[in-house]
Amino acid sequence: MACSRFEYVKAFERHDRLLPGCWAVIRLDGRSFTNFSKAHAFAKPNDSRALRLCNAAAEAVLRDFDQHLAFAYGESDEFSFVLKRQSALFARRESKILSTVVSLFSSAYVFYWNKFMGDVPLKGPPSFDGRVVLYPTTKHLRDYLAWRQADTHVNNLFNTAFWALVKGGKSQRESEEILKGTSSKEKNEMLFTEYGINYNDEDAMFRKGSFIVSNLPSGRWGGEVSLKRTREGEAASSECGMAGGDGDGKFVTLHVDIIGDTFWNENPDLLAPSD
Ligand code: DGT
Ligand code: MG
Ligand code: MG
Ligand code: MG
Ligand code: MG
Repeated sequence: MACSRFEYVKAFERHDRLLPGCWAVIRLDGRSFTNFSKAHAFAKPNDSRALRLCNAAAEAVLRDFDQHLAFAYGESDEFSFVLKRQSALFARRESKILSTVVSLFSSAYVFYWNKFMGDVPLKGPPSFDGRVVLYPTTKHLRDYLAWRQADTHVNNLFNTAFWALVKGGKSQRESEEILKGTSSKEKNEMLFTEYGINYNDEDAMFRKGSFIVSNLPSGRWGGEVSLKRTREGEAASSECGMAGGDGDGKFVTLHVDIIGDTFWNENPDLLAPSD
């Protein structure tokens, strides 16, 4: 029986259940981070403190929804969280999942700000947009992740070349002109011959982005990762490092190739059908 004559308004609510059995990617992205990064003097082209702050915020989300999220991948001001195919989180209600993940990431970003940004004052409340995209097959999900990592590579190679030119005395306009239409190979050669920069020696976090996954229950990365563990306050320059939120060792952050098959073949349970 209705509690009140007003209760009929509930019928106006929209059902937005995510299709069962599909992978769902929740991607969030910083709003106007072009301005936000300038306002807080982020290092160019990559600020490892800011990237590690994003990783810590993502780790907070993973910790809260540990049983439901398979892993997360982040770069620049964005993070993608992969909801397990069989997850029944919030009865798969899209708006509830999306709004909770985005708000938790935003509040964790602020919560951990000082831990990573030291005495840089936070000048205003950052915000993040979010969307959910369904992928019916694992191939679609793999291609989605490859798309984001390819984006990381293209942007980072361009930005590394661009800021090398600017730091070498060229104006920003000249640098853009020089790089217009150049291939990856040409940018790599220019960096090496003119600036002595071997692009492959650049921080793996900048080149590959950050892949964060629970180290439990299989503990498959336990041994190697604990050896390479990034200490508090250090730049995460190793291939593997702790994301560093609460640093409880439950999660590992990897800066590895996720476009090719090797990583997935070595870790088949990440995309296991039962997940
Ligand atoms: P949006 O997402 O449409 O609200 O606009 P933006 O401005 O956030 O643009 P987006 O998301 O396409 O690009 C990310 C911006 O954030 C881009 O201008 C570079 C900046 N950014 C992200 N990470 C870093 C960093 O580590 N250092 C610096 N200097 N800038 C960064
Ligand atoms: Mg955007
Ligand atoms: Mg953005
Ligand atoms: Mg972005
Ligand atoms: Mg409530």
